[in-house]
Amino acid sequence: MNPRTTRLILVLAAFLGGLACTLTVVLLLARPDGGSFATPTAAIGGPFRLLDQNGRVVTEADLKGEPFLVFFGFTHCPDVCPTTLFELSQVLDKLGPDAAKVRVLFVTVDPERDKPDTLKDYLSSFNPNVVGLTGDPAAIAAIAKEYRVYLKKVPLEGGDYTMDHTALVYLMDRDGRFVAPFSLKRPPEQAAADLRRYL
Ligand SMILES: [Cu+2]
Repeated sequence: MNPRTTRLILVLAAFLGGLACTLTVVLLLARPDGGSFATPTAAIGGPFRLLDQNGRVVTEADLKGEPFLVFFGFTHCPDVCPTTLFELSQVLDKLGPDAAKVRVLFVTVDPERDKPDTLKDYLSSFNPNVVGLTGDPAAIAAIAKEYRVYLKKVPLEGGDYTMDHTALVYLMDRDGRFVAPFSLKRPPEQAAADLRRYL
């Protein structure tokens, strides 16, 4: 096989792989009654009571009147979380002063290690409008359930562990209702323009 053909096959494989992921996400979000994941009334999201990186209590009531993005992850995550937070930061940068009107919530799936201080350290590398949220394991399990987030502790050699988790960014409207998964697979300007429509 010549290198050109090999490259073509690799590109095609990557594309199909991406497509498979998208389909899985869509299927996961499809409602049992056949409604679409884009239906604003889809039961994703709900009340919560957690602590931000400054140790302040944050509840869903604090988010009323502003659209917000929710992403679940953990500070020990090797790639997906930092990449996603970096891309979300780029979108917030593109929003300019409007970034203050959009909340990006980074909810930990690893409350055992991610205490407010840990989140604060970690988030100092990203846009300051990213809010880290943690809480006791029961509170985290409850919000994960509301957002239909899959999370699982996976032991590593040497007694350490990592977390498997859903890596979807949820776009929620001003009333706290789920709109759609928020795509970062586009230029940040474009994602920012999309977000601006919900302000
Ligand atoms: Cu992660």
